[in-house]
Amino acid sequence: DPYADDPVRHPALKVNSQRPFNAEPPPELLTENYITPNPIFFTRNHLPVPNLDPETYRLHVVGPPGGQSLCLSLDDLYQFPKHEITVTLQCAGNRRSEMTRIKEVKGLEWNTGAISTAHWAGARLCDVLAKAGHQLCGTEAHVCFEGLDSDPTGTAYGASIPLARAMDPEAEVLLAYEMNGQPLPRDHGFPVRVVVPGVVGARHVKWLGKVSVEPEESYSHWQRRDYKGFSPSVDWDIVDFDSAPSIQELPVQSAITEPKDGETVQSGEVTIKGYAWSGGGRAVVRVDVSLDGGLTWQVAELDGEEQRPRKAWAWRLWQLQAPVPAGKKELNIVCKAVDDSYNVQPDTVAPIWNLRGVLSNAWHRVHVHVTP
Ligand code: MTE
Ligand code: MO
Repeated sequence: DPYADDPVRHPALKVNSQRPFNAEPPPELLTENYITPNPIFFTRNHLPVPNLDPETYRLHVVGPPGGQSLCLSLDDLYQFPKHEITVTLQCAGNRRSEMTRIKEVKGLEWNTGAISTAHWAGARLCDVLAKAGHQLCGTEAHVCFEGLDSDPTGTAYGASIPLARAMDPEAEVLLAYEMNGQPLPRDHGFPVRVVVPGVVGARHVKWLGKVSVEPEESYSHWQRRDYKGFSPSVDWDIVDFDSAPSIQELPVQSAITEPKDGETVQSGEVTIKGYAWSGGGRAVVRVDVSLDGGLTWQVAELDGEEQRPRKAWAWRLWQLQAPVPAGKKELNIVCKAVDDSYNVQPDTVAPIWNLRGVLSNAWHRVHVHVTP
C-alpha cells in the first residue's frame, strides 16, 4: 500500500477521499479563525505523501544556458532573504458539489471548504531564479515545478506558471518552508512547496524537487489535461483540452459558513458568517447578503486583515447580524462578493457548469428554517 506511510490527520476534517487523501474543514471551523490552523487546513493530494528527510533534501534549479544550475539544501534556502506573506489557497474544485447537483461532473465532491489561509515564509522564487542566472526574456516562458510525489509509473506531480509572474518581486511567489510559524506539515509539502499568491491551488506544487524554465507550459497532466474551464455544452466526447488556457488567477468567490444549509435558526436575529476572496491580488470590496433569495440585499461587515491594493492575497471574513423578518418560517440566505475590478459572481451555477466541475463561484445559497 503506497499510502501506508501517509501522516495521521485531524478527526474534524471531512474526508472526500482517503487514498489519495483529500479533506476539508467543516464550514463553521473554517471561519472560526482568520488564519486556518495547520491541522484543519484543507488537503488536496493526487498521490501518496512522500516521506522526505530534511537532511538529504535537495531542490534542483536548472540554470539557463551559460547560467548555473543549483542544487539547494534546506540550509542553502535559508540563506536567501526570508519573505513572509499571508495567502489564501483555493482549489479549482472548491464548491464542485453544487455543480454536481446540476449534472454529473468528474471530480471530488468538495463543498465550501477547499479553501484555507496561512501565513507562509520562505525564499522568494525570483531571488532563487536570479541566483541561477535567469532573467526575464522578451519571449514567452514558463517556470515548471516538479513534486517529489509520484504515481506507480514514476510520474511526478507537476505544474507551471508564467516566467513573468515568477520573476516579478511584487507577485511574491515563494518557495515556502514555513506555514504559520512551523515547518510545513507533511500533507502541505514538507519540506518545501511553491506558494503563488492569487493563483489556483494546483500551481502551488508541494514536496518541490525541481524548478526549470521552459519555452512551453509544463507537460504535466495537471497543467494540460485538467484544471481548465469549458462551456456547459462541452462533454467528454468532444472536449479539446488544448483549446482552453490553464487556470491561473481565480475569479471572485464567497460562501456562507454559518448558518448551515437545512439548519434551524431562532426568530428575532440571525448572524450570518462567511468568507470572500478573489484571485490575482484583487481585493474584496463588498459582500452583499440577502435573506429572501436575492430580492433585497444588505451589506455585510468585512472582518480580518485589510488587504493591500493589487496584492490582496488573503481572504476577508465577513458577517451580518440581521433581524429575521416577522412571521418568516424559512429564509433563503444568499451571499455574493465584489472585487476591486468590480467583478461579481454569477447568480446561478447552471450557466457556468463544466465537465470537470471547476471555477464554481455562483452566489452561495443556504436554506434555513426559523423556530416560531
Ligand atoms: N503538489 C504536489 N506535489 N502534489 C499534489 O497532489 N496538489 C495541488 C497543489 N500542489 C498537489 C500539489 C492542488 S490541486 C492543490 S488545490 C493544492 O496543492 C492543495 O494544497 P494543500 O493540500 O496544502 O491544501
Ligand atoms: Mo486543486
